[in-house]
Amino acid sequence: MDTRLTSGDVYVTSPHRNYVIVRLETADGLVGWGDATLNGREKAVEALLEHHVLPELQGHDASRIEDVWQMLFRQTYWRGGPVLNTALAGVDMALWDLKGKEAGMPVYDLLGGRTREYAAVYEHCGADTTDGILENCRNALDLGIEHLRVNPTNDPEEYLRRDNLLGTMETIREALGPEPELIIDVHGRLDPIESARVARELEPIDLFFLEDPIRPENKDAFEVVRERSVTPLAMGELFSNPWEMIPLVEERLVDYIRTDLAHVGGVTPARKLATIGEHHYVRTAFHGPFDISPIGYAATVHLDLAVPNFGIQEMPEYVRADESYPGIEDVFQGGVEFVRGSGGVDLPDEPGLGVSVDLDAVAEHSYEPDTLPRPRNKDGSVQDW
Ligand code: CS2
Ligand code: MG
Repeated sequence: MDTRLTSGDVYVTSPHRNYVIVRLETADGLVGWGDATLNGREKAVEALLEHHVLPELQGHDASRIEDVWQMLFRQTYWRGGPVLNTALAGVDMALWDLKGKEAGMPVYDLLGGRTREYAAVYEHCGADTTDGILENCRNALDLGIEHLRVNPTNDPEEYLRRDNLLGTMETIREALGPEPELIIDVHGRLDPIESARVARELEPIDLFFLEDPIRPENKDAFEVVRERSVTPLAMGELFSNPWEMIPLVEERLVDYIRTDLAHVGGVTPARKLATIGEHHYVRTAFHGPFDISPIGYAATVHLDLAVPNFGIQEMPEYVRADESYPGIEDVFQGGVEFVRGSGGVDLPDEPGLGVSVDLDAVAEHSYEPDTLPRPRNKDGSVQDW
């Protein structure tokens, strides 16, 4: 087989929101797809791929995934960071897709084979009112989903009002009973000591985990939360370099690795992180938001199905059984499926990542400029989204 890379292309498409996708082709005509979506900064990744990464890959052997990863990470000299590593992730996923197609195997088989029949998911059940949250939770429970993310607020001040957060969580726990697993995403909106207080106060609620309890810049600050509470912690969706996760795992400051495959550099580094986690009793909870494309989500679930220390998988809205996104279905075919009744997702037995792309539909849904929300505090200063 001639596995030299003969063409590489990048597309930004907006079938409902923007996705950056990478297409690699080999001399013998195999096509691999990867996800290089960086929400709100899509054009920066597109330019990097178009002007630098994809031309430099021409002629390289697509079967040498690790070699290409090392080359793009280390020989760029400027390493890591969301733009560089998201572009690298797009290439890495496309190479795993190609490898699977070459071997006639799903990527989870290349990664050692299944360790489970499906990957359990958590569902987004946040709403503006407690009744709204409970309604969303009951809908998810009816679908068999046992892990519910119940963000009662996005406002840091409300997090810290005892009656608001603890009161709401007590109502939710009482209404749903002891069984459902509950998650809250703090989204880095609190300072370490504030998060420590929240984590400690919520201990009677028995959370599955508290997600992103602090901002990602200063890892030492994690100790402030960890030392004060036994509420399990998950962190990593903002990391854009696999090494950022290591101290948190090695020092057991978190319980779940929450890196995003599309931002940390693809399947290759995420798989290594999972293995490091395994040896430190830390499980996976890879990021799976709406702003990861069906290609990136498929790559994530392939890894979920293979790793022994899988914890939980976030599920983007477009996989949900009760919603449909026609634009996304026009552009992407195949990929992750919700398994009714199981509370989890699975992948069909297709070679590679198992997602194909309709290029006519890509052209019909062109890029739409967009940014993330930009909230301000009462006094006008910048607040974290
Ligand atoms: C969130 C994300 O899914 C999550 O856990 O934290 O929705 C996050 O806000 C987005 O990925 C930002 O692009
Ligand atoms: Mg999050």
